[in-house]
Amino acid sequence: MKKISIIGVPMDLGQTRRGVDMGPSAIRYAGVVERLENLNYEVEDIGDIEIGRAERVPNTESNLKNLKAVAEGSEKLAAVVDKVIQNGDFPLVLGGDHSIAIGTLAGVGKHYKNLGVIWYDAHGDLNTADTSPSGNIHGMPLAASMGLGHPTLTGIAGYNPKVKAENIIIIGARSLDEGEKELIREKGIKVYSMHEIDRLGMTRVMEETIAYFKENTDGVHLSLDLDGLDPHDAPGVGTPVIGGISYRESHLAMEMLAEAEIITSAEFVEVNPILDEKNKTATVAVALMGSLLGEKLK
Ligand code: HAR
Ligand code: MN
Ligand code: MN
Ligand code: MN
Repeated sequence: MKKISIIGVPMDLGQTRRGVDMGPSAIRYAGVVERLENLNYEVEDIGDIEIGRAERVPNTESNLKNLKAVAEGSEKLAAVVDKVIQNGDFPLVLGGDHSIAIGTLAGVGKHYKNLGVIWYDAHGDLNTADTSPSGNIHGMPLAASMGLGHPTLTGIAGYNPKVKAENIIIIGARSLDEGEKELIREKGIKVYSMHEIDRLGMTRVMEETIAYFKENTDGVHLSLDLDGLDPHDAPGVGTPVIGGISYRESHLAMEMLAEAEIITSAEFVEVNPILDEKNKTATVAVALMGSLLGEKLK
């Protein structure tokens, strides 16, 4: 059985709410290492990536907030993830805001010819500097990983793109900006919005997702934004959107992924303990990690 390498990324510079940098600590406090060790994995917590400070001087070339510090953190994360995979281990990345996916995918992407990505999120994170309503980089990582947007973000780890549009499946979307909707149409990105999840049920959504990836990809990264879940089950997030995926549906989705044995790396992001209720969201994240990594099969 593979060793799991846990990487913390205390990043809060991809958005403007404080506290999400404490996500990795909250997830550790909720018992991630013990939970996975109980599944008989060897687990190594390799600590946190060092993240710089918020930039005091605004970026005058573009509207991207903290571009330099986010890019530097992404490069460091990409290098660590790359090394974990080179060692034959499973990278489990703990966020931090979702801008960290730029670095995670930069580290993962070079190991696969056809990497699949599950983007489990209320949002599409498909903005670029041109379409972003906020300038917050956590709304851009999926676009950047496709090679769209500011060259500083698309060029992390020196290659591009990290994932092809046809290998992306977004699950849980219910808050998409106009520019993101256009990009989804233009590139034909597969989206199971809450509407499809309600209509088809999570079982069918995951069956279709798994079948597609089994057929078309040689590795699958799960990028799970806790705001994909309903705020009732995951209140500790910076941008909650009502009408989300329940904990039970998410638990089922993770179990189906475990059974299918397709996931080769994962990250859990946007846990903000300051906005949370008694570490509930971190606890939910750890429970989902347990399911993803095979708790039910034991
Ligand atoms: N789409 C909005 C923006 O670009 C909101 C971004 C959402 N925040 C996240 N990402 N948590 O999933 O600013
Ligand atoms: Mn996100
Ligand atoms: Mn989100
Ligand atoms: Mn179960």
